[in-house]
Amino acid sequence: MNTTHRHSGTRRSRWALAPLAVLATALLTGCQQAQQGLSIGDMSSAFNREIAWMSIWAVALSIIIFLGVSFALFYTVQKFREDKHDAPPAQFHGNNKLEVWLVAVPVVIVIFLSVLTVRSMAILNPTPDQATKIDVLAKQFWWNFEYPTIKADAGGNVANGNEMLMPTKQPVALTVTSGDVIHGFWAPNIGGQRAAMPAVKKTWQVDTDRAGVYQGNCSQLCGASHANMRYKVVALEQARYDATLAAMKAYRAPEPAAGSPEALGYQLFMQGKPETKAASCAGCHRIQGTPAAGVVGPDLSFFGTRRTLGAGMWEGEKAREMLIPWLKHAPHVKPGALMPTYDGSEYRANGKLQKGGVLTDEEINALAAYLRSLKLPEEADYWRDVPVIGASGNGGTQ
Ligand code: HEC
Ligand SMILES: [Cu+2]
Repeated sequence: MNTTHRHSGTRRSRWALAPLAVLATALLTGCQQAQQGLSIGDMSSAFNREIAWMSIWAVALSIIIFLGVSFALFYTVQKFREDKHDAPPAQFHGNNKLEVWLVAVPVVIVIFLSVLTVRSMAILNPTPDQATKIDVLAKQFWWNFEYPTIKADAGGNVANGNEMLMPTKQPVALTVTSGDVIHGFWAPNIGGQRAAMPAVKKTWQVDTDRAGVYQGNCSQLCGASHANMRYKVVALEQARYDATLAAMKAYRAPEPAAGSPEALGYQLFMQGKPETKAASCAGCHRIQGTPAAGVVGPDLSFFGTRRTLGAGMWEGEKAREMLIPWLKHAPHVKPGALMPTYDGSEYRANGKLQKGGVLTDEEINALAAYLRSLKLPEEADYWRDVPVIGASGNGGTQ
């Protein structure tokens, strides 16, 4: 019996190491990927400052309770040691005074903590009428950010996929919802976290004092590419924000010159290629100022200005490099991505095996050229000169 015991002991300790190994691997690979950090302690956000003050009170109270309970424990153990007393100590059952205290003190503590919480909620929850409004749509595995009060000259509301623009130094009212399963909006530098639920719209506010590019992630396990469901929040000073949104409002996708690769890209985007069963991109994507008005995938109106691809899966140079593989077979480079393949390969969408249509390399290149031409004017490039907050090699988070 003893041997079995020892045996299961070693086995258990070996299993106990497994999570550690996983954690170590995660940390090591995390370091290699140079990803932008998240900070729940970013004091540039009034939201976070409010939470921090509340936490200081709550933590101080916990420390007092901890010291009080420890003192009572040590005192009792010391005072009523068995070797000093032969008979059992006096019992306090029926001691009304003591029992009243034991109920009253925790009730006061709980009331104090609830007042703190409710006070913070009251400060953070109202969304003033003049707040900038952004509708956030979460879907497997990407985000769309729509500006419901900004009507584009070319029709529809201004919207951007996977990169959210907001002004600094004022509350921004986000209305979050989901088009399929439950997701979580979480960009901790600018405020709290909210579940994005299908058929439910929740509004709350976020803010930051500091212009910068911030990282956002999906915080609710939602499927194969949950960890690749990322986004950027670009906070701009008010004047620059206004100018950028004005440029977005006035934007019309450029018309490609006849005979150029972009013109071929445009035509394939709008019509697909029925002969080889290549679905039209316009059925799923919107490009402001063109007939493309699809809402099954992210808005691509300003794709040429964006610096991320695959909902923040790749950034910068890597995002540029991955565009061709993405267009050929998105679900092979991003697990579970609900965009068809265009190299004729098989992929699984919502559990069903499918086969994509076929485009030639020249056609894929033409599509890439067209997408890259979808650019805001130079002065409205919202990435230019905006510090990336929490990038590795940039002094860490904050
Ligand atoms: C059946 C709908 C559908 C069709 C058709 C489709 N897409 Fe997509 N596309 C999506 C979805 C969904 C995503 C988001 C995938 C993800 O990130 O998980 C996406 C993402 C993208 C992205 C990446 C956007 C970003 O910022 O991450 C690009 C670029 C793109 N599609 C271009 C195209 C082009 C070009 C075509 C036509 C050749 C096309 N799509 C056809 C659904 C579609
Ligand atoms: Cu998600």
